[in-house]
Amino acid sequence: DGARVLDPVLKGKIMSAEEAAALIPSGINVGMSGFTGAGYPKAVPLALARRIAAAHERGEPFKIGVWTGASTAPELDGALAKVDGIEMRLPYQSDPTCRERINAGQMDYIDIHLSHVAQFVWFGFLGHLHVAVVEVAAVLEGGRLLPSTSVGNNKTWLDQADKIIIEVNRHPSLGLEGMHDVYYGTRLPPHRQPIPLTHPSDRIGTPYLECDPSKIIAIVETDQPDRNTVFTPPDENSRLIAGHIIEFLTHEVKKGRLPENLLPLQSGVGNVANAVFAGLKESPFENLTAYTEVLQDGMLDLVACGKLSFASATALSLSHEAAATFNAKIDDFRKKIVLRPQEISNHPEIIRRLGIIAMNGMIEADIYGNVNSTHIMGSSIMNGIGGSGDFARNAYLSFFMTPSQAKGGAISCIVPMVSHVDHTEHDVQVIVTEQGLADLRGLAPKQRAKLVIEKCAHPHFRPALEDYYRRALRESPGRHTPHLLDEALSWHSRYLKTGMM
Ligand code: 0RQ
Repeated sequence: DGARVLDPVLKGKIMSAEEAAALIPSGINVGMSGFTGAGYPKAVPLALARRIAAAHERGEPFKIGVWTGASTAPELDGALAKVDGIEMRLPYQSDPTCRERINAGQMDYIDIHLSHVAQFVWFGFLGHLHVAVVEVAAVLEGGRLLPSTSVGNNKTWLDQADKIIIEVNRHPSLGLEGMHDVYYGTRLPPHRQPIPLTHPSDRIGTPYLECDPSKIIAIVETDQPDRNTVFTPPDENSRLIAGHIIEFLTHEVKKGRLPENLLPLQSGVGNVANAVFAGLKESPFENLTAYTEVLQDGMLDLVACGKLSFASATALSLSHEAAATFNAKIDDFRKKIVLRPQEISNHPEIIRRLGIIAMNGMIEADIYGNVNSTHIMGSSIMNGIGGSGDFARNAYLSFFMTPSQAKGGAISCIVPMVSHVDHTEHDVQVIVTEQGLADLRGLAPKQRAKLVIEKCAHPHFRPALEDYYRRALRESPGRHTPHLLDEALSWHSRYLKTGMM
C-alpha cells in the first residue's frame, strides 16, 4: 500500500519481489543488507532463488556473487545456497547450507575482516558492485532512507552499486528514526582525515542513508520480523567463563589499570558472549559503555536495567522476546543505543582510541596463544573471522574464550599448535576457559605455554599437553617457541582418523 514510501515518484517503483528479482541477471555481484540476522532483505533473495532454480532446470547457468554485512538468514544465504546460486560469498556467514557447500568445494568464500569490506569495495579490490538489495524501515522524500535493524555495509552498497533494489519492511518500529548514525566523512587515501569520534555515544553523521533516487530500480514491500536468534540460558561452562572474566576485570580496576566503570566493551556472537553480559548484570560495575558490532539480548538487558549507560553497535541480534522489549521501550533505547556502519563500529582507529575491552569466542587456542576462530580441523570453515580481528588487534585488552573441550570431550580446545591461525600470539592477551584464565600480557612464549596449559586446559588433556611441552623443550631445534613439528598437528590428525584427539 506504499504506506512507508513517502516519496511520490519512488512510489511508482513499487513492484512484487518476483518482478524485482527479474532485474538481477546471472554473473553479477549483489550487495545485500544484513548483519547477524538483522535487517536483511526478506523477499527478493527468495524470489531470486526461485528464478535461479528455474534457470538451472532449463539447463541455464545462473550464479551471482553475494556480499553482505555479516551473517543473514535462511531466506537469504540458505535459499540461494540451496539452489546453488552463489558463485562467491563474502565476508561472514553462518548458514548451514552455505557452510556445507563451501566445505564441499562447490562455493567460493572470502573471509574478510568486517571493517575492511567497505574500503575494499571503494578501493576496487573486490571487483564491480552491480546491484544493491537493501532493507530499510521507510523510504523518505528524495531517496533518503530510514535504516532498519542493522546498518552494516549499506552505505557503501548504496553509494557503489549501479542499481538499487529497496525492500521496505513494515515490521521494524518507526521509532528507530534517530537511532542510526551514518558517517559520510570517509575518504580514500591519501585524503583521509581523523574520524571525529571520541566517545561511544558521539554522533558524527546523519540518522539516514542517502542514495541517488535515479539508481532505484525497484521497491518491494515486506512485513516480516528478523530471524529470531535463540539464546540458551547460560550453561555451567559459560557461567564459569563469565565469572573468570569478571574477577579479572575487578582485579584490573584494583590495580589501577582500568577505570571503575571499565572501558567500552565489545563482545562477539553466541551464548558465551551473552552469558558474560548476564554475569556483568550481577557484578558491582556501574555506568558501563559498549562499542561493539552486535547488540544481543544480554547487552540489551544491561541497557534496560541501567548498568550500561550507552551502547554503540552496527546491528541488533535479538531473540523474539528481547525484540518485543526493544520495540516497547524504543523511545528510551533510542537515547542509549546508536547503530553505525560497520566500517565505523569496527574501525581500528576508533577501537584503539577508545581502548576497547574485546571479548570473542574461539574454536581453539594453542599453548603459545595463537587463536583459531574460523576453521574446524584446519580445512573446514565454521563461520568466519567476522569482526574479531578488527577488535582483537586494536583493543586495550583482548580476551578469547571457549569451553576447554568440544564434542563431549573428544576434542581439546587447547592444542599444541592451532590448525589455522586467525589471531596470532601478538593479538591475544587473555585466554579463558571454564577451567581458568591465562593472562598472557608481558609473557615470553615459554611462560605463556606453561600458563595456558595450567590454567586453561581440561584436566583430561593437561598431562598430554605437559608431556608435549616437556619433550619440545628438550628436543626442539629452537628454544624460543619450542615445537615438535612432526607432532604439533598430530592431535588434529588423530581426531580425523579416530574421532578422538
Ligand atoms: O559445533 O554445534 O556442531 O557441536 O564448534 O561451538 O562452543 O557452540 O561456540 O557458538 O560460541 O562459537 C568461534 C565458532 C564459537 C564463534 C565460534 C564446535 C562445537 C560447535 C560452535 P556443534 P560453541 P560458539 C563478532 C565477532 C568468529 C567470529 C567472531 C565465531 C561449534 O565465536 O564464529 O568472533 N567466531 N565475531 O562443537 C572442533 C574445536 C571446537 C569445535 C568448538 N576445537 N574443534 N569443533 N567446536 N570447538 C560477531 C561478528 O563478527 C559478526
